[in-house]
Amino acid sequence: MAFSEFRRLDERSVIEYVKGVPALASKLQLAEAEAEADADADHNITVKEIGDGNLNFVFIVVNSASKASIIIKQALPYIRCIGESWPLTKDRAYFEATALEEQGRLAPNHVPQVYHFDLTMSLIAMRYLEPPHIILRKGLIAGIQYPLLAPHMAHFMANTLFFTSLLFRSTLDHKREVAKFCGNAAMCRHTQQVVFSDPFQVSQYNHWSSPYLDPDAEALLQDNLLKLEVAHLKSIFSERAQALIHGDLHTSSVMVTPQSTQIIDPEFAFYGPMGFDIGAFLGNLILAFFAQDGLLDQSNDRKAYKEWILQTIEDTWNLFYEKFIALWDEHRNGAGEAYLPAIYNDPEVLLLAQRRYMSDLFHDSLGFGAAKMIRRIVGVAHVEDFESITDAAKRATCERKALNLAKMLLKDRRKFEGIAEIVSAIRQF
Ligand code: ADP
Ligand code: SR1
Ligand code: MG
Repeated sequence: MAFSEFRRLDERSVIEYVKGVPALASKLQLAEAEAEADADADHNITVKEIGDGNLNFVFIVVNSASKASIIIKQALPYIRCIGESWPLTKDRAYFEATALEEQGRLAPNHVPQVYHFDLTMSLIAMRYLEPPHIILRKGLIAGIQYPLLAPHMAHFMANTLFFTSLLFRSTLDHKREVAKFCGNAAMCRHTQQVVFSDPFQVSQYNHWSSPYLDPDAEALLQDNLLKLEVAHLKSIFSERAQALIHGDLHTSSVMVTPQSTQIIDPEFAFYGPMGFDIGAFLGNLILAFFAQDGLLDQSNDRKAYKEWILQTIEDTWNLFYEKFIALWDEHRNGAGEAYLPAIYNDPEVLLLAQRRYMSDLFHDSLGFGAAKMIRRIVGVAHVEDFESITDAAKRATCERKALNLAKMLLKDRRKFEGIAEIVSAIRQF
């Protein structure tokens, strides 16, 4: 029995729900007797709400008899961490499910499988990423190194971005796919507000480590050069349908073990600028870097860990670059209509075109990454990397360094030619 209209689920009704959907009952290996709506048979099923994100409710459902488990994620028509006063379309679940399917096809080793989607209930059932998977941000706070993180993220980003761009697709295919995600407009508008608008205006939602950062937050409102650059990025974000982007690729959207990297939560997905994803990931690694000085203790000075983060930033971009260009070379005579083989048949011209494309992408990524760093310090939703630093003065010192680097990157990003220069700049703050 499926629910005929939207109903908010809780730990009890989730059981009723999964028993009513044959695909889920079978995933959980429920015996037929248990799948019947018989309350006495519920004793093998345990449900726990584990959502620690900002927006939705996430339940893990386990059949203790068979040990089978699934995740049920439900979107409610508002932002969970704020409450009903900030409505947000629950249609986001549809775009998340659609993006998970598409990204899962393009990077199958790095995306949890979707088992079931229910439009009426704004609900996705997917693979439970079992322990030792943890949210990457928590691993970064704990000081854990992930040797495969950079190659895995580079692979995920290169594949999902290249194969959904006009470099690979024909114009007709590309436009058809762009149209599929146009409906996620409310989520794009949300990002426009919290990333590109609120940090640069007075907003009831902004907050920061006050009083330490009061002058820093005030300075953002007076910085005309910064406002010009942010306006440019906002325009690219809102107007450029370059590829299917995740749309919220920060370090809490990645679950990891030393061997596995899984990208979750693409509810903000739409056709937008590639640099928004790359920048989100790199920008959040930079936030993690600056948080380390507030997280060190007598047993660990975090020096080696900071070096590992910097190396991961450098490797992620360099490996992404390599993989993206390799895909471009491999498919240069395919259906993609951005660089027609008849025009770019001279290898020298193609090489120059590729260099130009990647240089623009690098600068976009730096700009978006910087904007996303700023929003996490003075905007509505902050990051645990800094929030877990209990000494407020120490936290503000870390945040100010990150903020100053981000402001410099936003304004001067075009002066940087390679990621090694960015790593040097990070070291200087
Ligand atoms: P939100 O959209 O609210 O940010 P997330 O998709 O980030 O929600 O999920 C919130 C939390 O639920 C994650 O931080 C993670 O701990 C857990 N979670 C989400 N999806 C899975 C999954 N497939 N497997 C295991 N845990 C998950
Ligand atoms: C109230 S803003 C909440 C934020 O959490 C999500 O991860 C998105 O980044 C969103 O902007
Ligand atoms: Mg989310």
